[in-house]
Amino acid sequence: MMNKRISLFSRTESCHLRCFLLVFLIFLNGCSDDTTSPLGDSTSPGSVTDLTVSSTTSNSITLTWTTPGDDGMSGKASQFDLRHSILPIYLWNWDLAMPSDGEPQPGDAGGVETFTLSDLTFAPIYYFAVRTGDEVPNWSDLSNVVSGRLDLSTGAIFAWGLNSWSQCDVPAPNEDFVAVAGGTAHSLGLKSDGTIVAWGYNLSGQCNVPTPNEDFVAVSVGGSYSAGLKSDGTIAAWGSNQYNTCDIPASNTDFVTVACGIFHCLGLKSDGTIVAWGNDNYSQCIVPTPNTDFVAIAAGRYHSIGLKSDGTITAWGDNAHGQCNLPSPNGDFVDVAAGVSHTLGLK
Ligand SMILES: [Ca+2]
Ligand SMILES: [Ca+2]
Repeated sequence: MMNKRISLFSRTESCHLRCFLLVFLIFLNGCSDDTTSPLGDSTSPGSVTDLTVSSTTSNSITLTWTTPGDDGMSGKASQFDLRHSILPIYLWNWDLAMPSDGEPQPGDAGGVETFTLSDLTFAPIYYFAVRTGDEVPNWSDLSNVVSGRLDLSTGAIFAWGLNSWSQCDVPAPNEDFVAVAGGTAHSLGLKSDGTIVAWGYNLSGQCNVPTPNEDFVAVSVGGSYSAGLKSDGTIAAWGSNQYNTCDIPASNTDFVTVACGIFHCLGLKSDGTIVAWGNDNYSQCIVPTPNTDFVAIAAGRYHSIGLKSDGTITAWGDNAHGQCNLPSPNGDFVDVAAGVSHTLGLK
């Protein structure tokens, strides 16, 4: 039988078969060394599977990963493309993620790469992924995706938006802040040591914190003035005094919080009464009776808000936009806030 099957191929056919096998073996050999093959390199680098956040600061995150090769995990790859985003990264949104500058040049496969992204000041959490390319480039699949949280235990302030007077440029060292407040074009930060840092528009001295700059426990900002509550229950106010917002009424004591409107100011005392001073053109400084049982305050441009311990809101002053018309039922509120001409209540 064997002889008969072999005899199925003529001498010429047998030669063609040998030639085909020879070409096929040459092809296989070419594939095993794709960097020199005239057929080119069609093999992608391997995917990074161990991308890791190795350290963070208040505005930078350092990543490490194991280096893939040119082809899978062999050879030396040519480039990394490491991207970050404030959203989780997938292949479908890879193009939307932010590319980096200055990724390391890949070393030998199996080595360890380290890369630090700095100036991360837009959000507290970022996502990262990396792809590896060879010289073609063939790109690897997406690496594992890792997230990193900036080390904000140091109390860094993020500021964004209109920066016409550098009101978004937080002075260094940007750390240890525990509270923030923003005015028309200036900013205040309260530090854990009780000092206030102020920056931005200062034409009215709203950034000149009075001495001694110490013992502050809360901050609030009006249009062009600033106020801080001290641990002894007194309020200090500075900046534009056009409407006497910086003249705290006597007796300046027993305050537990302060809320600056644009042109007037409210202080809440430990006995639950509200003191109001400054511009009074809409009677926003005339606290309705009974002035008692207040637990929180807020001030807008020409209106004032007080929250009582029974969960009801009291509002007074300008009502041109209905900002003093309280929703029904007026109860179960736990916090209040005031915009220029609108009011917010949290239930
Ligand atoms: Ca190659
Ligand atoms: Ca390759």
